[in-house]
Amino acid sequence: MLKSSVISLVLKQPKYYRYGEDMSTFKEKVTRLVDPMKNRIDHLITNYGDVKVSDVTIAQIYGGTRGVKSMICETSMLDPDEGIRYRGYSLPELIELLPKATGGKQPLAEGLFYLLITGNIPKDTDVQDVGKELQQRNQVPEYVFTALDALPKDLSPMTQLSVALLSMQGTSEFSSQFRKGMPRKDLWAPALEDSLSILAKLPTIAAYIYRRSYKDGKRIEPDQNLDWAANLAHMMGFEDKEVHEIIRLFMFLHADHEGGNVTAHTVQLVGSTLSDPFYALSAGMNGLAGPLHGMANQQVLQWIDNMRKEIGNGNPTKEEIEKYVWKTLNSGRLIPGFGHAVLRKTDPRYTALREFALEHFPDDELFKIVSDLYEVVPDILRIHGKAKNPWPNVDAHSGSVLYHYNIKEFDFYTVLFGVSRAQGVLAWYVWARLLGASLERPKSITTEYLESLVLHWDESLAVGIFEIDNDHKAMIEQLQSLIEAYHTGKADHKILELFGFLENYVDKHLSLEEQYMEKYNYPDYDEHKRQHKEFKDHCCALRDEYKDKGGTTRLVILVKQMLVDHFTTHVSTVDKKMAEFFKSVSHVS
Ligand code: HAX
Repeated sequence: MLKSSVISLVLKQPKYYRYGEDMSTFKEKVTRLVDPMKNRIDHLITNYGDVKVSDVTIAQIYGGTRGVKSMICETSMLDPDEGIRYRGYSLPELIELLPKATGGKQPLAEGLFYLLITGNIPKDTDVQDVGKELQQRNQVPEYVFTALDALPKDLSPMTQLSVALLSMQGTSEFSSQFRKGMPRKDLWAPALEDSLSILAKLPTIAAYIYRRSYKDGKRIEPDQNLDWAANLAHMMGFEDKEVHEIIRLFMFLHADHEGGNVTAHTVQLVGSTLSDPFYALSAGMNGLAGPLHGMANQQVLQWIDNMRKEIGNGNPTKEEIEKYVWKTLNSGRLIPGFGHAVLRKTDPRYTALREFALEHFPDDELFKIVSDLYEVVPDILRIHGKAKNPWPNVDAHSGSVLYHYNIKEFDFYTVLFGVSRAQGVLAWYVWARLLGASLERPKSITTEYLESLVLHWDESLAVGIFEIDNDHKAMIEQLQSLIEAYHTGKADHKILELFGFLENYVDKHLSLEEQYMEKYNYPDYDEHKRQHKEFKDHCCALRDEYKDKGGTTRLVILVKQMLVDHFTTHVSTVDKKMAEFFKSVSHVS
């Protein structure tokens, strides 16, 4: 008995215990990360679940929830000044730390994916493990090519990419396991399987889209000796080692940009319904196709192209560039490649591409224009005064680097961006399933709701008022209860109550004040009385209008406005003055 249990214990030991080193596969490594992470999150929710992280203002609600901290993404985080950090490492740090291809200087995607998933810097063996996982899955089903061939060649390459991804949805291990009843907590494993499968196939698919849209349409088979990124360049038809390097760099720089950008958020949102990675990534790619997002890199080159044509000079001077930038802004258009929703400095991805260009093609004509724009645009945007960030983002540079290496088909640039971004968003898709991420369901509201919400009293105003007169406090309470009643659809009865209260208040308040006026001979009594009368008349007029026409929302807003006017002009100044006067004379007497 004892013997057999010892044997089974020994057999159950993970390999790395027996050999004194970590011999586990990629998936086993991921498995070991799950419990510690879940424990950290459970601890946070159990002990600090009520801690407030972010408030949201009305401006933020209308402004795309900018800056509202309301989602989790562990794979990367964006610092407004420093730029993106993948798993806590800055891009320059990772360019140093991540394994490279023999003779290359740029990080290998296989190592980056390992880092994004595990949070650890990979060893060469880890890179090989991921490489093997990808190679095993890189066969693209024939029907994907057939589906692509059924599409017009001039259809946007992003649409083709999205279609190709969806066409493979039927192969999803995630969906298959879900249908077979796999418990939710285990679904991360088929999610990882699908993610590896998609990543493995993406270079072949993207390269085919490139070749059928712009070249002879012939497929180039993957070279099993090349890494993931270099293979993409190879299958597009580029054998130059420098092109392999720039594609490696491009794939490294665009891999992730925390969770709130449109692509990442879309993948997370769709994934939260337990749609599989094929559905989720295809949806994310549709968002990436937008001009304010991934399409910006191609727009930069289009814009530069138009500038060169309009100026009639392939090498415009800085003065000519300045004029064109102003012309663009004055015609109400954006300067593509500049500005960012979060970043407030030059994007480190831009800097990395610039360094590559300085090393490999410092005299390139287009690079010179891109450099001149870097010198000219930030100052102009500052003077223009709208953009919160005048500095260039990655898109200001990426197109020009591809262009230098004869990848001149602007519409394809976003596909390259998408292939790269798949690494980050799929890594997070897997983690979201690992952590049992909830279905996303924020609450939406209407403008009318917000209008009625702001009827809640301004507390600082109320504090001043309470000091003067308890009647004011009662008035505020009435108003609050009116607003609450309005939200529950019972305002009709309350609004009449409020009008009645306000009229009584004015009469009672005035008669009280009158006694003091007479006693202390208050100098501005007439003006004070006039304001009270005006307030009461306004109140009666609103009440009559309400009785005639109804219309609760508008009325609630008008009543609120009337009270704000009264308190700011009358209570906060006239009543305060009066209170001070009474205090001083009563002290004297
Ligand atoms: N040129 C002119 N005006 C600009 C501008 C630019 N490059 N960047 C911002 N502005 C304007 C905005 O249009 C906005 O004007 P309105 O108030 O009239 O709407 C104002 O400045 C404030 O905008 P912001 O808060 O600074 O920027 P947003 O967060 O609203 O938008 C964008 C960020 C990146 C979309 C914006 O800077 C932009 O459109 N830039 C040009 C397009 C671009 O480079 N996009 C790629 C961004 C990186 C990315 O996501 N890649 O995928």
